[in-house]
Amino acid sequence: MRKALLAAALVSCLAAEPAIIPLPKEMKAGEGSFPIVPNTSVRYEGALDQVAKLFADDLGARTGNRAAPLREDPLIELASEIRLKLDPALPLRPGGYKLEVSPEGTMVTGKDMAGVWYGTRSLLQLLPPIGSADWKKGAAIPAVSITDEPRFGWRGMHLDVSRHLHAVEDIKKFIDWLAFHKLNTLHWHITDDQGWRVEIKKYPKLTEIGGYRDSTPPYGNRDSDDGKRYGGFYTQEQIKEVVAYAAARQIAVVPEIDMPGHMAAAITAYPELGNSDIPNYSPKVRNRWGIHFDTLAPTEETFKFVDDVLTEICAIFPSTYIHIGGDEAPKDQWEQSPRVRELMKKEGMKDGHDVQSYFVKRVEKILAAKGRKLIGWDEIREGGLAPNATVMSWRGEAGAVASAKEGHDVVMASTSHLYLDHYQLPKNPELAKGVEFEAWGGFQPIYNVYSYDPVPKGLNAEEAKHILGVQAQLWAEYLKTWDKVEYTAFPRIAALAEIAWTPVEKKNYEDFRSRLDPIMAHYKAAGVRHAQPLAPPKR
Ligand code: TNX
Repeated sequence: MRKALLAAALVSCLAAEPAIIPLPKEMKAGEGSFPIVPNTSVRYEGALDQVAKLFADDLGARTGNRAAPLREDPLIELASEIRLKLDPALPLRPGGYKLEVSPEGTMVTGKDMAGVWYGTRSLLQLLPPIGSADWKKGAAIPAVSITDEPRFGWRGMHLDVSRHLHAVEDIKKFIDWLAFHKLNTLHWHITDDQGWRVEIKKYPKLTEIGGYRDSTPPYGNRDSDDGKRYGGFYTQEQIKEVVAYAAARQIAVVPEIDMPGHMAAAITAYPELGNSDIPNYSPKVRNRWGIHFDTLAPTEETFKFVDDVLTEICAIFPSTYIHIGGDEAPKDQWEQSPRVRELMKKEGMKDGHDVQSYFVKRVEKILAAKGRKLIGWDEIREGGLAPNATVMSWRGEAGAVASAKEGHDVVMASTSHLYLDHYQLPKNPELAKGVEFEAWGGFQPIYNVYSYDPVPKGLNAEEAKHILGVQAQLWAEYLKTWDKVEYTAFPRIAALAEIAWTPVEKKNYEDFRSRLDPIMAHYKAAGVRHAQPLAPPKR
């Protein structure tokens, strides 16, 4: 009798509808619920040690127990346990899983380790937010049966730390929330004109000089609050810590070393890498935004530098892909340089686009020798694409369609929908009210992000397989502080996750919006700053 009363009390504190973002492929509500008590245990197969421990920590943080107890003995079955197991034979894509919750028990079966991890992320979303008063009454997971798998293999979020450096602890927190939404790639933009942010042991001046913005007049110490030079960098040890933290959460960190343009910081540190033979050559670690004049010279000395840097980068980033940027490289400096003009003549290159192509093809060979794949912004198509390059498409669908038809893989990162450095609320009056922060420009409300479909029109089924997935961008010129990064990213990250994961025929903005409030309650409870989504205009 007492048991029945307890169960009834538990059921009463459940959310009406399971609110999971991204929406699972198939989900059926069951009868009753599975109670979570302080000693609810997590039982797992040995291979799942890491996932099980992280999940036990997550549960423990909610129940107030430091970590939920773990059991590895597959023979003892207890009622109040959450079981994690692997079944590679599940007829699902990589990352697929099944989640069965009933009053008798809860079981996550993953196609692979990532699948088990995603099952545990769904479970967390089915529980009350961390610290919620519901936990005092006793929480429970509503009975449900889920079969789920991702639509795309690349579910990425980009983060620019070159314009402003952000703390390792904040990057880790960001990774936790990418994982919460089953994203699997962090594209880490760690070098640009305004700062080189990764220690390279062979070239110490990259961070000693290139890590700090120019502070001479007229711009001086712009952005510096204490009058000191503005910038900083991550040590290789710190980078390894972030990469391992992400890997444990099934997230690959893809570094971007932006070249041959957006290289002012490196060229300032080592001026001989630039086009030093042009008149009035004076590179600076830039203090302003935009496209800057400085471009790497396509010399053997530069390719040796690129090789050395990528050797150290590959040693700390185990990702399959290395992003080499390629965007917005001004071609005029090359055309003005006698040294480059001579090379162009020798190699039969007619203009700067040919030089860009020559450059990227050389870098692709360097990466291939290290067993890595090159990915770059769609400007890498200029003058002809390197043979095995993957294209990150930001400037419109034409380049993406052409690349896929030529047999190249593509990640969709379109400015039209996926640039989160654009305003999410109307600039006026929200900016004046202090609700919205100053942004790069443009208008990108969450419903517009949600409306995006990553497969461009004009591809047949075979060609569409080259669309590896989708990614949103957080360029950070205006994101000096971490709370601005969070505000800008959340909750639009939830919309990104759903377009990257959920079957296209299941997408529905009103339904998504109804699930967003409970999800934002999780952000709020964990102290993650977020915007209030703008309602779409009435049709
Ligand atoms: C263009 S998008 C850039 C970035 C800027 C961004 C601002 C791209 C590949 N390059 O350097 O931060 O615009 O929206």
